[in-house]
Amino acid sequence: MPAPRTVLLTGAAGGLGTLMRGLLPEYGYALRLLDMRPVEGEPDAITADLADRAALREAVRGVDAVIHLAGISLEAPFEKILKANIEGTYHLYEAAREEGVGRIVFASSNHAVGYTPRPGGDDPLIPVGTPRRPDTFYGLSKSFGEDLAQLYWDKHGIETVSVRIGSCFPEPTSVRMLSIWMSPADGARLFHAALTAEHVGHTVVYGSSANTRLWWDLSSARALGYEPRDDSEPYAAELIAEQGEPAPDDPAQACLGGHFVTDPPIWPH
Ligand code: NAI
Ligand code: 15L
Repeated sequence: MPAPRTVLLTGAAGGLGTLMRGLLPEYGYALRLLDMRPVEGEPDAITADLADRAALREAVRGVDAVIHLAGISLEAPFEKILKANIEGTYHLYEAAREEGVGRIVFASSNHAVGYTPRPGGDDPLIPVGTPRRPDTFYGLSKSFGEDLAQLYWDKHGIETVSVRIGSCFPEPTSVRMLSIWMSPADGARLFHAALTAEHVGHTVVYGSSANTRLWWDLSSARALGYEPRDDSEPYAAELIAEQGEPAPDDPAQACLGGHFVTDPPIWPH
């Protein structure tokens, strides 16, 4: 157990933020919370939009690290993704630079590489160095976030672990999730490893449990000290009985990103 450290958790009102608010304090962290929506049951949480640079500067002042979860978490019109995810992440990094924060854990996504074909048979697991193939404007914003993190490491010495999260929910709810599920407890283990590992520079990792049906290589996450303990396999029989085996001739089932690959783009109305 490390000494308690103060960590700003952005996106604290969201699904993953709520799970991590419950789990990360067990590792000794004192969390400062931020979201554009009020965080239920947390009167001290900072209510601020990522566009508000002054509020962000104040929010990061004095913290040891940031876990950056805030943003649009699904596909949306480009203008909205631009403001929340692209400009918002830039504002967060600028606030961190101005206030001397040395470590950020960035919630990237499998959708940064969503068009990558799923491995089958004896194919090797997908490495973190696979070319990025965003499947949506949303996935594109996560690619941008990873590049921004690299720039702020090379130019300003701010370290980042970019976590290409699979699906972090209490239980897997689809056959696809059997391969990419990250249990909340493993999510907390991975965020803890990302906060405490030494000399990470900018490291990209996949975020999932040790699933029997895993598609990607967890070695860069394990190199941080992450030891996943969960596996989606106990959910497999029931999910496959309900939903059927994946059909490889369906593009939504041939690529990592699932339906994000085939859903029509969302344009502004
Ligand atoms: P969520 O949509 O439940 O939560 C996102 C939170 O960010 C919301 O509470 C929202 O109010 C806040 N937010 C959005 N725009 C904001 C802005 N401009 N300023 C301040 N706050 C803003 O999403 P979830 O599932 O909790 O995901 C958290 C992060 O992890 C997201 O960045 C998402 O892209 C990423 N991620 C999550 C995965 C998952 O399985 N839950 C998988 C892959 C990536
Ligand atoms: C994501 O990036 C989303 O934020 C999350 O809601 C899930 O859709 C997840 O990917 C997924 O691919 O299942």
